[in-house]
Amino acid sequence: MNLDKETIKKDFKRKLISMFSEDINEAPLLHKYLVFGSLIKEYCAENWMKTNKEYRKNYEKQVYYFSMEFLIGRLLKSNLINLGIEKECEEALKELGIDMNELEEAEKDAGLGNGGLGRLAACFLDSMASLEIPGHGCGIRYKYGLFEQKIVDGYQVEIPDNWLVKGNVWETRKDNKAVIVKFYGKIISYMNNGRLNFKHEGYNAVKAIPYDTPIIGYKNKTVNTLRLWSAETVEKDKDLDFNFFKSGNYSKAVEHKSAVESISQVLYPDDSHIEGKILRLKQQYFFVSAGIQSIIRSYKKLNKPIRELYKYIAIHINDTHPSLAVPELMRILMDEHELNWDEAWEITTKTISYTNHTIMAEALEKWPEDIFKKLLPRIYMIIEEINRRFIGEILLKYKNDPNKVKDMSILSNGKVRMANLAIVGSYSVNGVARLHTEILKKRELNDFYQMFPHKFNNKTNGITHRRWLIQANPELARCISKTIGDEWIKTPEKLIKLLKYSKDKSVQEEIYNIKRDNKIKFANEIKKQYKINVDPASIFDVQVKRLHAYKRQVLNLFNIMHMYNRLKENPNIDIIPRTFVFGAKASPNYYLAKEVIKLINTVANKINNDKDINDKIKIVFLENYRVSLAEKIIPCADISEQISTASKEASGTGNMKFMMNGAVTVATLDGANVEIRNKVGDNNIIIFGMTAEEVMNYEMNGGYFSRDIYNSDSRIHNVIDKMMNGYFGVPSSEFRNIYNNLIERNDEYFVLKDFDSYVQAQEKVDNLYRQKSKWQEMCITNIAHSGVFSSDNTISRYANEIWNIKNKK
Ligand code: 26Q
Repeated sequence: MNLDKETIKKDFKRKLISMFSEDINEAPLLHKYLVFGSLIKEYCAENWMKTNKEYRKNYEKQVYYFSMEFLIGRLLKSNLINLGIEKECEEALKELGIDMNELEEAEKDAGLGNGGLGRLAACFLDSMASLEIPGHGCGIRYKYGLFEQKIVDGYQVEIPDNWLVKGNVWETRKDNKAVIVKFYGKIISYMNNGRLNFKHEGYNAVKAIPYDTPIIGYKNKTVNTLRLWSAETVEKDKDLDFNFFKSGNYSKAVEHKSAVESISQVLYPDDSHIEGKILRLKQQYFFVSAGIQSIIRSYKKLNKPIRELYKYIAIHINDTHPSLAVPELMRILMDEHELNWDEAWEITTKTISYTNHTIMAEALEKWPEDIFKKLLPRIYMIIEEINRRFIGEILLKYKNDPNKVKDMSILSNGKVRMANLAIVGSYSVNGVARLHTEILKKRELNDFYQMFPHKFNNKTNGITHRRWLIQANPELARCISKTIGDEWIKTPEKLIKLLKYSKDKSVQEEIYNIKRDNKIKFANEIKKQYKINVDPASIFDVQVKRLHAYKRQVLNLFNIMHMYNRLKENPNIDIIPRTFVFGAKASPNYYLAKEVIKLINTVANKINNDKDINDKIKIVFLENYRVSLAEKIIPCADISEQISTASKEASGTGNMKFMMNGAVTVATLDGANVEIRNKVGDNNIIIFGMTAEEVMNYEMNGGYFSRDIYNSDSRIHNVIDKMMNGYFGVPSSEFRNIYNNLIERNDEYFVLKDFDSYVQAQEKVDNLYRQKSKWQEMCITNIAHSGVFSSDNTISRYANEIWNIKNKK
């Protein structure tokens, strides 16, 4: 977009007056941010409108990406970059005496997601717009995002994330596009002209109001839409339910309003251990129904036959959370458009596609039938019928084998199994990394794979290189462009051209210096916020991700405790100083995870203050890890810790972000780590631990006996004893869950089993880092191979191979 700085300055001053009646000298930072953000939204408004018009005019196939989570983070900087007006804006602001960095920091993260799955959705939106694919997000406008984390005395404390309080400059409320979503009530069936019809009576109506956010493509004219739904009462007077109010029942009126609004009140903060809470089911149906109703409404304006819906619309569901899309689309086609079952089923199963993000049994969604039936009576009827017909197919194929029915049925043991529903109701089922997809096909979903082999495919995850390289690490981006030209920005695979320079001393030096500068900056922040002195010359060894037993933050910490023991024995051992950085939120009811946070902070407190070890180890636990913090820490990392128990991490995406910023990965052969290794080769990644196959073999044969290792490996014995005997100044009761899981419950995630191999991997790190030129060669090789992990690549495969949308790639 063409804009000169004088225009920006003029517009800014005008808008500051029109919004706040202030001039620059008196306006607080927040006002300046709000004004500047609104101005940027204004700049993209025309293209937003035009994009929608073009899509309609050309009858282009539209993709709707349904997701309970969109972990967007901040939008100011990425919007400026994508509009191509970053430089002009920075200069304009500077001349007005405003520091752009300060403005950026005034924006609250949109933290409408837990972690990987939600961030993937956000990267996909960026890629779809940048590739000019007509793809839009559909989700929930939570009033509260993922909780804010404070660390108090080493413990996690959760604070509500009231991200909207100061306003959200990017969204537009669209009252004219509201729809009604119906809960509870009963279904009346009646005959009309020989057709069986269904009428929903006595339901509770909830109004769904869309808030639209523009998703700006990179230096093109495409502006797609993220539509997030908010729940309100249907009554005109929204503050009080008028019916109750008229009859004088004020408290009932207030109650009703808050019950309705609770639907879009808060993001559930867990991403494993699923609890069947009715509010969560309401959330799911709420946004799915609203989203599909609004899609069908706009489709009808095209005047195309409803039977051809699948030619113009693709609906993608991000994990099983939106899988009610299947029965909801069936309902609308049958009950509102009078199609018969077979017609509706054909359209539905040609429209919906599904991504699986997990193989952990406890994260598979199952809803109690009784709750379900009461809340969503018509949807439940439709699921029963889908299941009845599906069982017929199973019996036909498997010659009346009752076990197959038991294993595959959607309704089973009084539960609705959402994954089964999603697979049966969609034409494509994909995993998120090669290994993950293979495990799905061979094991977890093998029954379904045998029945529908054509549905299964892999789409390895990706990350947007615009946010995770150009925005987060501008100096590295500049250096890359200087070295190989800037084609990689539009075609990230071109990063491979860097390979030629992996041994080039001056490029090595330059990239080393960029990282060192990033580290110096961050070390200052650490000093300010945590009063910990960290040496920018030390190895920055980073593990940032949600806290989970399978991600094994404990393995990392045990190695640190072991290094500390060695240093205490002999302070002169020759190791390169390390700064271990952790960042992780624990689900509020996940007690084991919370113990791990306390343990990390406890160990940190002792080690950071121990004068004996000559500052050779520092541990920093970053409070409130989130997207905007990830953008700061990842460009500083020398080591990327990707150490999940093999077979447990479906893909991982942090691994790709680190790689793209020139960190060396210490990894198990899990998720996409396997593909990273295949790209960079064994010399440029540090692999350790059991393979997925080994892990699964143990699991099939009842695990292993962890106490044997505890008894035989004195390093482990020592570390665990120190955890439990008060050595770190905290009584053993605080870490009882950790201990029990490792020793009494046989270490489900093979922490002790992989310990030796991990220690060796870490020694290898020390060894390699000493060889500066070799290390830089590894970093550059990683950057060079990171292009295939751009979500542009991932999304163009989704478009070509799943959605049947041609794109420019
Ligand atoms: C479901 C029902 C009730 C409450 C919560 C949930 C829920 C919410 C979030 C279940 C799962 C999640 C999130 C899962 C997730 O983030 N999975 C990660 O997805 C990434 C993107 O594909 C992968 O890279 C990670 O490996 C995977 O763990």
